[in-house]
Amino acid sequence: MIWDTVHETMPRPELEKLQLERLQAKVRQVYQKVPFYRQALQEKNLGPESIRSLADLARIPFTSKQDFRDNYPFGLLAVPREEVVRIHASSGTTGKPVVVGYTRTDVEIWAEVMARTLAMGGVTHDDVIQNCYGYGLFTGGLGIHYGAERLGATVIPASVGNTKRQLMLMADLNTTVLTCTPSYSLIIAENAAEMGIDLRDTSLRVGFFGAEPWTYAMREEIEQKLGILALDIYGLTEIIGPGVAQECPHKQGMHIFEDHFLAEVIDPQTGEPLPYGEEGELVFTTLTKEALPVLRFRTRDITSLNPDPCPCGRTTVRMQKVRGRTDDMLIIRGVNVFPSQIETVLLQVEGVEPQYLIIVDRQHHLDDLEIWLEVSPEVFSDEMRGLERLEQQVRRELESVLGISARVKLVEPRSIERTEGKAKRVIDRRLM
Ligand code: DLL
Repeated sequence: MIWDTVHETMPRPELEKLQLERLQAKVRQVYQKVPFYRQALQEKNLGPESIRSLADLARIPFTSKQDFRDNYPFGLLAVPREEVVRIHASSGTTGKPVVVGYTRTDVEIWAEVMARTLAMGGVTHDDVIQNCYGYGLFTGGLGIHYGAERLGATVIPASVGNTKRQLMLMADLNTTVLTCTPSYSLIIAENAAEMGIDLRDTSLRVGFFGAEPWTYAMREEIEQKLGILALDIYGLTEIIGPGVAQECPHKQGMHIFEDHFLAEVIDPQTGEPLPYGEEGELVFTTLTKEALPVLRFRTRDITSLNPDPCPCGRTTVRMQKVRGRTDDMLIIRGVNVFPSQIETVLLQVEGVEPQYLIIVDRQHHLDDLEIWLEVSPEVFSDEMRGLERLEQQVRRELESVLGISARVKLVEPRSIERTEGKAKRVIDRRLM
């Protein structure tokens, strides 16, 4: 179902006209209200009148996560603090978090784009949504929640954790829609198996999984274990939270809500915009946000854009699955390796569970790659020879895809620590 047919199926020339008008208004606003942007634009000899076409966007300087930190907490606000009705923040591993603010209108727009998001997966007011994204400063919980209410669905604000209780609620309240990180969906599946529940026999039919990278191989695991359609949901705190882009059931990339968020892909080295289809770093400009408009935010997420019409009828540009981040690419013995490549290889091997850990270390001045991998209980109880064969097979396949060798350690079922929020699968000891 298409929630907002006007904006989601707008002919592209019309959409681009709307984007330009909105962009011009936003540049004018930040030039007047946000000293950080005024200075950045002035340094490039740009003013609000410099933006005459969408191509002029490329002249505007980028904004980075560091700029948010430097202006912590409220320096980038374009409205007085009294007009802010909500604060969220993204968890940083070090230092201060990124703090963002929303006006009443921003919260409304967020609910709208989230209603579009859920409707894209076929969710209606008949559905019961179990929302297991964390509630709190993280945007996942409340973002999904407001969209679900806007849609008129029944929302269970379950938040993350207490998995046995989640399963009880799921059964008793006939949950049809699950929203959580892909890694948490697997924890739910694992607990269900332990409790003798076959999720394929429940009312669950669709899930919206995101907030962390996951591969198509992981999708297959989830779809098979939960017996549902698993769709990719993308967003980030600096731009609004979830509700930036969503995959439709055709599974050909995520539709970006372009009337609110203008997307570009740039070469991460040179900063030059790249044509459609080429892979690079995703950059967003918000077109309607009031409290915290953002010009050309560098997401560090690597993807490409596809403007072709989608069989679902939407005309919005689609972003491909995020392949990695400019900052999660590992360079091992000079070779670029993305954790997503490793995941794809691992999950294609029979007898392997979707739980692994990538450990990079330096030994005698040489980079060392070790992968811990959980095997299924059946395989684990197998004789030694079977395990050795499996280990060799994984090693060979990794080497042929990555072009470098890796040590593989098969570990007992359930021995790798589970995280309920965003999964942490890489330990780079070279950085410690
Ligand atoms: O993770 C917002 C969100 C909540 C998205 C719920 C989807 C569902 P942050 O905590 O600011 O916001 O993290 C944003 O997470 O730049 C990506 O690197 C990553 N990310 C988010 N969605 C996906 C996805 C929320 N579907 C950062 N696939 C982004 C891959 C994703 N990575």
